[in-house]
Amino acid sequence: MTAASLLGAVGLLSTAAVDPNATGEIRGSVRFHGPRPAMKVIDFSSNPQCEREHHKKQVREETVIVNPNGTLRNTLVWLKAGVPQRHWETPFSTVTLTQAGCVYQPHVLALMTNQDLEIRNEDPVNHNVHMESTVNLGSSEIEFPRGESLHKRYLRQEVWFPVGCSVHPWMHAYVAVIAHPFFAVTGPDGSFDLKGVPPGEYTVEAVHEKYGRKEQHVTVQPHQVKSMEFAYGG
Ligand SMILES: [Cu+2]
Repeated sequence: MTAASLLGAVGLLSTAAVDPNATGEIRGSVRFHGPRPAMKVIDFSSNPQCEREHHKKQVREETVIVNPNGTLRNTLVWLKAGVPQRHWETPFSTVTLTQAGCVYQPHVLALMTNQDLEIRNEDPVNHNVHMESTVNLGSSEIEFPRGESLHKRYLRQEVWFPVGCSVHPWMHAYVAVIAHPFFAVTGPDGSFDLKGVPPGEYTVEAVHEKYGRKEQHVTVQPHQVKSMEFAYGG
């Protein structure tokens, strides 16, 4: 057993900061090739109050969103292996999952272990939030109309678990809990940028709800910016 793994085993992981002058960066984008799948329009008719929140606008499912620049949104990119075992500090900031118009915003969310997750209900209806985690403790709780938020902290890494609502079957989202800060979820430009990465060899994984998981390996040296691209579809 190495000294580092011994410390890890007794819960005394190093808290020494990573030298910011000696780190690198991994950045790139998640591309999508081929015809863009059309997402179904959500049928809110079983709940007119949900429908009213959208002011007659059509809302589509968010399983696959191809951005105008040909990239794929809602893809988690994270360092799956190679991150040094240490106590990575959890940010004090809260990450929020909002129920608005009977859909979850955002559709894919990532946060660190032990980081505060707020689950808000901005709707005039009840939701039942079912956190379908299996590594962490799962839960199923009612949230009242515009009621008090629920707060959760997940202590173990879990990439990822679904969130659903037992009242509105079309509602679903995904939550990734990661034990270090090197992750990103692609947005409207499909890019990701993992900063402050300690020098080392990594497995970078992309995870998408429909298209699944892909891995790439990369070596990062101090001050180096590594570019990489993931590709799905086609
Ligand atoms: Cu609901």
